[in-house]
Amino acid sequence: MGVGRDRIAGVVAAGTALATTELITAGSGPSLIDSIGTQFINRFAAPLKDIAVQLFGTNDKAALEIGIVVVALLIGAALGKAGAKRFATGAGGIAAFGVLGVLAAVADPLASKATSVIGAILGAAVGVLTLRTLLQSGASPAPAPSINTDPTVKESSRRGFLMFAGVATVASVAAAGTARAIRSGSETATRIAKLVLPKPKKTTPLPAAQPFTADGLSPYVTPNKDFYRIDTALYVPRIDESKWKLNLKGMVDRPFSITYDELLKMDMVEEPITLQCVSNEVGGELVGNATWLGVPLIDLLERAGVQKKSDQIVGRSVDNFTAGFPVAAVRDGRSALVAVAMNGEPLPQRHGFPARLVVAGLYGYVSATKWLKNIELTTFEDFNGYWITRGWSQKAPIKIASRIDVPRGFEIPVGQQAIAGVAWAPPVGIKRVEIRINDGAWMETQLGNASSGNTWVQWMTPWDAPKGRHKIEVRAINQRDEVQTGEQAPPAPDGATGYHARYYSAE
Ligand SMILES: Nc1nc2c(c(=O)[nH]1)N[C@H]1C(S)=C(S)[C@@H](COP(=O)(O)O)O[C@H]1N2
Ligand SMILES: [Mo]
Repeated sequence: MGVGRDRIAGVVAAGTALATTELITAGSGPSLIDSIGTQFINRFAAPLKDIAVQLFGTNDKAALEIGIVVVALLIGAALGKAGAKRFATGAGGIAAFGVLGVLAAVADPLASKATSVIGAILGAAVGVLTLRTLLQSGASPAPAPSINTDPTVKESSRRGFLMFAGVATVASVAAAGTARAIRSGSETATRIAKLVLPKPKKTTPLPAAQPFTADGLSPYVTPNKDFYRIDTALYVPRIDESKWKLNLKGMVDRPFSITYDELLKMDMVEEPITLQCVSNEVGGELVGNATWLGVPLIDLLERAGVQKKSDQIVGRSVDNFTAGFPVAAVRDGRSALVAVAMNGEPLPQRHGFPARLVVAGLYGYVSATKWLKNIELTTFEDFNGYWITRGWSQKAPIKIASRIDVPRGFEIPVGQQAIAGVAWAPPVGIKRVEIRINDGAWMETQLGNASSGNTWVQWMTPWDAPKGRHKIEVRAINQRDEVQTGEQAPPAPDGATGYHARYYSAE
């Protein structure tokens, strides 16, 4: 049997092994590939910190999973070659993979341990059997040299090999596809869509109307489907709200747990709050504004009785992500919610169903824990959240920021058009937004209406663009007359600064 066929045998065997584990774990949580990927993320988030949060944006997660599969198949090729010489080496390699998967699953709080072990054992067994069958069907029909050189025998063994390899590949792809469909979470999504939300006791209403619109300007409220998503979760937790509990614990006098139904029965408020990721570059898209329905965090804290020594509130998710912020932040009167709904719908799974924290004026990585499980009272001295241990700042208030949305392209027409965008400085709010053209004087723009200082505000200014090249910059001033800094800083360690600039050519 040729070297090519040994390698193919190994790749197909690895593929059947992976597909088997995918299918077996499909209904019970993350797959072994997910768990291995999660290990990868948690280990390498620190060295990659400058780009980490963007890296784990939705698309790059798919890239990571594909990368793991490709590497596994390449290792399979090597094992096929080794297995043809000594079968035990190939089989042992596949078994070692199974062990690796189990180790990752054990470390993964979302993985079902029993299912993962069964999946790994069966996956390895299917892989080893596939490898043996393929290597045998492709093996030289020894011993008689006369038979060995008989072209018809060679041909039939080649056909057998290709047939089996083909069937195994098709079956693997079908199994992996089925697993994916089961894991897509559509069942949970259908159930979530039917949940009935309580009416808020207090609402901070949306502005009835905006004084202007412009094509391409960000809407005041970001629709859920367009809302940026940032998290470390390779596998979006699918939580059964009827079994979920939120635990208040740590440095409190009266720790307690509360079910989803009990939480919904508490007094709810509804208010728009702008959320931003610390990794948002100047002018970036990792920011959005939504209406959140939830229970004021302060109500839960008062029920638990926060002890004097505690100065940090840590939200912990079902997948063990943590984010912490000052107890003082919740006591200074700002909006801080355990949110259950976003823009009038139960929280989408990607945004933290069944409950998440939303704290006005703090970057997401120190405040906005999704798939919330615990609220733990502790101190900054005793505990650092997920991104703090990876080099980002302990305290991270959102910096005054502004963005030009339109004109969007580089080439623009000469003549009348709008320059427009958004600006935010939660929880203080925006007082003024200014632009300057080609390093000229700062000019005030017209502001849209905002529900409160917790949200961004749209701004617009009409512009009669003359022919030629133009640079436009924007800056915002908050309600305390603090001016957005023009000093350029990268996102790490506590948020980017600098003016957003766009360049145009008017023809
Ligand atoms: N469980 C969990 N919650 C999380 C994160 C995470 O990785 N895991 N990321 C945080 C970060 S960095 C941000 S910016 C916000 C983003 O929330 P969104 O995806 O709903 O926009 O979620 C925060 N909450
Ligand atoms: Mo973030």
